[in-house]
Amino acid sequence: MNETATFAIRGVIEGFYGTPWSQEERLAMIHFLASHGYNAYFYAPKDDPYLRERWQEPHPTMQLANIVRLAEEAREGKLDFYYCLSPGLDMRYSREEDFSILLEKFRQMFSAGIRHFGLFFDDIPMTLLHEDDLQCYDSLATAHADVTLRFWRQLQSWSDENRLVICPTLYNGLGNEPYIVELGRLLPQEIMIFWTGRFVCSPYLTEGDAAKFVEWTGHRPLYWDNYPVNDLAMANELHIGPLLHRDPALYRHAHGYVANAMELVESSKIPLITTGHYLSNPEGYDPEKSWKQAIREIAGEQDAEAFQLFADNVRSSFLNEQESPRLLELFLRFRSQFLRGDQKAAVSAVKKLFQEMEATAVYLLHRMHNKKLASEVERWVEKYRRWAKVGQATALMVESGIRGRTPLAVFYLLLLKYRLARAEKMPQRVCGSVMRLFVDAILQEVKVKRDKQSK
Ligand code: 14T
Repeated sequence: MNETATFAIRGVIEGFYGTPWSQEERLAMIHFLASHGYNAYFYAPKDDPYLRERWQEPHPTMQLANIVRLAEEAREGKLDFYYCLSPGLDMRYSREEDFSILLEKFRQMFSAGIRHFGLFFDDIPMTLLHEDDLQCYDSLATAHADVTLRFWRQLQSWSDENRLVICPTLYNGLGNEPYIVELGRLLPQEIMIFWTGRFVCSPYLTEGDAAKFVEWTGHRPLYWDNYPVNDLAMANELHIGPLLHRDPALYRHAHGYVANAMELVESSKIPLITTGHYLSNPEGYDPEKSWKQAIREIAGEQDAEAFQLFADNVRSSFLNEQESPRLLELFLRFRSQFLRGDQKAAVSAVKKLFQEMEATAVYLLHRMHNKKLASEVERWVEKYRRWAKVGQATALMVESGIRGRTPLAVFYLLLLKYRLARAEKMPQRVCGSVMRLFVDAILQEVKVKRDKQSK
């Protein structure tokens, strides 16, 4: 049988802002990737000072040894190791002196056996910064193309095995923006170009957009997908949901696909397993099925069920608007049952629901087998526990309200407000707005009822 047609490059990039992974975490990740359908790892942590702020300085000896070790480990696992340098913050593109420093830094990696390189111009101003460069170049794109081409010629003279990818300054959009069109036209097709799709974090990656990019730039994009990364403005979201909305035909127009991972290295493995499934068989990818399997593998057989219940409430991200689908359905059922008149049954069902929710949270907080995963997700699970306590107080308030025991109902209303404040004090995004919706709908009815009584 033929192998399934798919992306040539299937990678993960350590490309987040935040504390870079440790050497042990990287080694474990490299092994993980090798056994989950990937064939590339990109070393590009935003907060390794020697890659960006202090790109001119050589790596300290220990760090260099670590990088070389990673590259060797990658090679054994049949993974391409990309060393990525970002000189854009202050490089004078036209200066021979700056270029030599850049070359020396890369040459050291080449001497150590590395054959895959990244030259990054991301997250810098869209304008030329130095007087000499303004004299020399018509545009930022010509400057970037010039440095890239000079470097590419060197790489080719060192070895024809060498591969190069660049990250442009404008790495998202439609592909028809002047900077990227110019850059694409100036560079030969062997030099790959990173692209995040229409947005920095793109909800959809479509075949149509990819085809347009090829048409306008003359290059097949190497997708840099900002999922599951959760840095900067997304730091309160836990991105452990499955990969979604990546066109099954994307590979036909792309060099490859690279996922930017979270600083939370163990948690990242859950979505990365689903991404691995997509990459191995884009046409046959089934997100929900893949996700269940991923949770079983990372959380472990014994904890999978509890973890799955929790994980259903941290689904939302730029990929997915729908949060807590199971909880939402149960609330809607509660409302309809309550209004149809079987109030006791309705209340006892939600009471049970919130007791189970608390039990799940407490189990995950204290009994999880994967300790690394447990400590990474702890704050989100604690938030989940607090929402369970809010739910319990709400149910008790409604229950004492039906029985007409008003002082007790008032007590539970106060308890509810206290617990709500405690839950909302935590910034972690859990249950989206579903819990708030439930509580607000009930408080609204309590208010209407009270207003009617006082008339
Ligand atoms: F280089 C890129 F392709 C890219 O996506 N760069 C960063 C990436 O490393 C980061 O993890 C990601 C998610 O936050 O977004 C990009 O960083 C940004 C994007 C912005 F729009 C940093 C600041 C921004 F304003």
